[in-house]
Amino acid sequence: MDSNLRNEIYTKGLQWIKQAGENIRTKINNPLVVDTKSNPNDLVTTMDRETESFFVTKIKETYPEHAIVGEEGYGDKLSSMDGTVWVIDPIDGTMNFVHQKRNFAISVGIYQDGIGEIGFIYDVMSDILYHAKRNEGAYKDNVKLPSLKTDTNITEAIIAMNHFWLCPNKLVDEEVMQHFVRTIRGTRVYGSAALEFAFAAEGIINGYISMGLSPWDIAAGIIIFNEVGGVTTTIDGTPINMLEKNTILACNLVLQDEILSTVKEGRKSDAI
Ligand code: 2AM
Ligand code: CA
Ligand code: CA
Ligand code: CA
Repeated sequence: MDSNLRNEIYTKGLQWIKQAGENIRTKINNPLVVDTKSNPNDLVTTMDRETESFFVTKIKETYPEHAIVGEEGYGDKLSSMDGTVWVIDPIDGTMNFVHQKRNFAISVGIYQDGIGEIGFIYDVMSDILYHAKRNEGAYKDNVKLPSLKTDTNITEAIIAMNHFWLCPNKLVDEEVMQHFVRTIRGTRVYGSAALEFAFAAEGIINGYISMGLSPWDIAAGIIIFNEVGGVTTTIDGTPINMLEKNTILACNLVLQDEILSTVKEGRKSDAI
């Protein structure tokens, strides 16, 4: 992507994400309509829809030739990542938004022919923006994030992962994962995949492992995490497909070897 155009898109994206966040903060205490999607704990609110629709309107007005993939369906149905594609999660961590009124993010990743060029993760209530342009480093607001330490020992690692790994599940033997969590220093569950990527990029956690995430959960996170030397693959070590759901392992190269071999030991089938 031409660097002048990329800077222009970055400036617009930054302006829209701050504007969308301001709108959410203003309305945070208004009554909410909460619906469910795939299961009773899979929530969506009017604010998820309003925010996605805001981005789609702005993008279509300014860049009619760009494609959009959004969780709530206001974007396009894509069969390829050709051209410029905005991958948007208007509220990542909707359960946190509903129950906690904090700990959620707006996530926007911008791709050119399948390559991640610009990533934004906006922690709305804290008013903290994680952002990156490919090959220009990752930032938390105005502070450049240092490259990840590569001498992390697995016994000193904090890994973000939810309880499903420790319950009987289709992917990995829970006893192998129970042994794994006793080996590492600690676990965290933030409830927003985008924030988990942002915190891994910041180095306050050392990795993140998830059983199934959609493109909008990870599109910005992968770009930002990559800029500090982080790697993201499926739990089998294969590349991420930005048009489908994927299992996710995000960490540094040293931990990647160790975690991939743990997962391999307990791996059952490849159904998500
Ligand atoms: P969401 O809040 O945008 O739905 C923790 O639940 C993380 O997993 C969040 O980033 C959440 O994104 C994502 N997630 C993906 N699929 C989900 C589902 N079916 N139900 C709840 N959370 C889901
Ligand atoms: Ca959702
Ligand atoms: Ca999400
Ligand atoms: Ca969402």
